[in-house]
Amino acid sequence: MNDTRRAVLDALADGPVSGPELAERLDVSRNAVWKHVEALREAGYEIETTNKGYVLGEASEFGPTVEYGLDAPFEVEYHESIGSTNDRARNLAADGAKDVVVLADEQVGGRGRLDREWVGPSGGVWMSIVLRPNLPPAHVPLLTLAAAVAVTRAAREAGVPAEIKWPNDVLVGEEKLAGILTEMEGEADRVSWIVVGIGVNVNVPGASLPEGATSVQEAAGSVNRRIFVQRLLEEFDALRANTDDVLGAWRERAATLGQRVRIETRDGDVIGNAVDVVTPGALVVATDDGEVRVHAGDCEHLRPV
Ligand code: BT5
Repeated sequence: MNDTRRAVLDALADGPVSGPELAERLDVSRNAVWKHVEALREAGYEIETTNKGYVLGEASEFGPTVEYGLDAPFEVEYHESIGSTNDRARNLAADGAKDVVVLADEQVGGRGRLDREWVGPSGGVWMSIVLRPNLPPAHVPLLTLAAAVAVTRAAREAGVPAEIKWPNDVLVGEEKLAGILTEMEGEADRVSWIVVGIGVNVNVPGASLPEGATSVQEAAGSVNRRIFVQRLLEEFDALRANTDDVLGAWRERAATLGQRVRIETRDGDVIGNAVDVVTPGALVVATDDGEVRVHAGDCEHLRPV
């Protein structure tokens, strides 16, 4: 897109702006502003003219506009409906993409871990981030934790008291608000690409979700999804640049630490008290037979004995 048009959208993303103000900010004539706005309208952006100036319309609340006003270096590919954003992101990653976000309003073939089904009705935030980080493969789980922290922060800004359940669920109370599915390709010592898939039930009524799930709409009312996604991506971008901060940030919002847990792992169940999370994201569980570090599994919070 033409740089001036991008700048017009960037400016509109922060609220109404008048024609003269835009002209001054972008250092172009008023006539040029008008022409750019017309071109954007033709390209499908809903831009209303009000007495406060130009305003991005409701239809632009979510969609390709997410990229404008975003304070993080991601390119956004938007789909109204898609099978799975992770599948699309994997294809882009295989073609060499980097720092691209695949975002959808509705996801009809979403996946959870272990090929479980992920329900993705319209109104949610279903997205996958393609990354090519300079990290050893063993440290990739830190990015899953970073995504959980970023979701939790965006949810809290929206007024939802979200917490993290190890390793990749964001909960409100005992109900699941978001899930994360990280996939990667690489060799023993080098990551080729990573896809961090994030599904957040944002403006979704409880009745469209499976049992045990909740949404931002249920917990605190509907929000502007563009701002929600932007805040999420900005927090994620800051954390991925400082992976040393991830564990501390995760601990601060962890619902799992201090709980009695049962973790279903490939090698059987681990039961005990969750006492810490350590690099690169392993949960330390104090069991009757001593401390165990668990790297992957399904975690259930148990009632204290
Ligand atoms: C996860 O798996 O929690 C990872 C979910 C990742 C979804 C995102 S959306 C964007 C991207 N594209 C994809 O195709 N996937 C990612 P897991 O821990 O296995 O949890 C799956 C379980 O959560 C299911 O078996 C259901 O019980 C439950 N579930 C399904 N849909 C849900 C929803 N919308 N909200 C809450 N829980 C749900």
